Amino acid sequence: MTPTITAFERSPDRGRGLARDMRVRWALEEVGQAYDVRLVSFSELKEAAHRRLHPFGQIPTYEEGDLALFESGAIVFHIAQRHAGLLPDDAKARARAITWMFAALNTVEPPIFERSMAIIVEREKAWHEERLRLLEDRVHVRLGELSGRLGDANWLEGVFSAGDLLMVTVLRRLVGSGILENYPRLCAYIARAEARPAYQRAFEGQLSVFTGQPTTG
Ligand code: GTB
Repeated sequence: MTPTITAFERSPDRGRGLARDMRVRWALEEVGQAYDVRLVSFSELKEAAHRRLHPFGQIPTYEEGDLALFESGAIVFHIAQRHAGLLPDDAKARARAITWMFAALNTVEPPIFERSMAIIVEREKAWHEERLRLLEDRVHVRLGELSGRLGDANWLEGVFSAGDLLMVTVLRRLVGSGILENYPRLCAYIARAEARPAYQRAFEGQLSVFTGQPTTG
């Protein structure tokens, strides 16, 4: 059964692949699962029909038959469990990859998200600059730790996994900030991930919503 995901009808990122449908698209592309995308406007997000799928009125959602999921991490986990390619078969390696999924969403994403929100909604506050410096310090701490752990490896646990997929989507939120450039290993890690054909198909898919051009192939 072909799953259907939801994405912004008009993403504020203008097709840069920063909205969270990108990670779901990428996971589906990695495992070779075809999918449909239903585009949702900001007002539709808050309507009862969408809230039945997503209690917080957000994207992405995932529908597969009578199964409806929300939360990008849970959706990627579901896809990774149901298909080969995103989690190792070995039980311990699998547990480590899942640990990185949680680390991406629970430990690395929060300071990056807080920094983005501060820039979007707190820019006019008198204390904005001071708070931004504080938040950026927290981001630097995490990036330094992550870079140290990655070292010269290609991926966090040897082979590419859903942990890398989520981590890279989290890190990409910093593209253009000037922060990532302090971490050449993380820049190379992101570039390696972005070079994956599945990433590129997912990126083109979400970009085509913005440009109005259908993807080919
Ligand atoms: N924890 C949830 C998940 O991981 O699925 C969070 C989902 C979420 O934040 N969804 C956002 C949403 O629907 C879109 S992705 N927002 C509408 C609302 O809450 O009313 C977040 C996002 C939005 C825009 C950019 N951007 O423009 O760069 C980046 C990320």
